[in-house]
Amino acid sequence: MIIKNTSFIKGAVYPDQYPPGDLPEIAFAGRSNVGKSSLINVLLNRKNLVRTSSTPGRTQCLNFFEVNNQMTLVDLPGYGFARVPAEVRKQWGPMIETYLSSRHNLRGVILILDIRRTPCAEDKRLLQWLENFCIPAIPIITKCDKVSKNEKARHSEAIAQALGLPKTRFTYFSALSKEGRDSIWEKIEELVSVLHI
Ligand SMILES: Nc1nc2c(ncn2[C@@H]2O[C@H](COP(=O)(O)OP(=O)(O)O)[C@@H](O)[C@H]2O)c(=O)[nH]1
Ligand SMILES: [Mg+2]
Repeated sequence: MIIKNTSFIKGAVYPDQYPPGDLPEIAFAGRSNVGKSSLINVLLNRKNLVRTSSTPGRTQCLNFFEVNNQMTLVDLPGYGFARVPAEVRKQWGPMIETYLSSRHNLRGVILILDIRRTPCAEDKRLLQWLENFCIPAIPIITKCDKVSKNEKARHSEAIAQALGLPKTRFTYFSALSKEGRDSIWEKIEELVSVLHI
């Protein structure tokens, strides 16, 4: 994938605030601090188009980006961080479910998981929604630079078990080494180029 141009379109909470859905769209989801913004920045060859931060739970709206006037990418709000106020946490479910059920140009959701952590309830809830709405899910295991080869094999087995997915579905990634970048783009391009009638 050759990135010619990327731009931030807008942040949105409600469907009437979403930008027009005239390009195929891919969304990115995962728990707070999992490395979602870092992954999007690596995909787009940008250092800081998407704000990365060590303060989890800050992104509380859907952030839309356009790539090559060809597709839109959406950074969904992170979840599962205990220090986020209950009020904010309550909004997450309806915000995401509304988006997933109403966005007609959505072609797939990239679910980002930390190689060192067992998937949380929201990870599973998200996968269930995707299945219910017939939206393709692309599970990506990130921060792979943080574990040894043995740990990587062991942890990905545990993650696969917890999610009820075969390990062959996983793409391994590291924002440091950029391992996995090309495979993720291949999967995105495949979904974006599918004709929808
Ligand atoms: N070692 C390592 N650190 C990462 C990786 N991806 C993200 N991080 C770090 O994890 C923290 C959270 O990343 P961020 O992209 O802001 O997560 P987000 O909350 O999911 O958007 C930051 O300190 C990043 O530098 C990775 O692949 N490897
Ligand atoms: Mg982020």
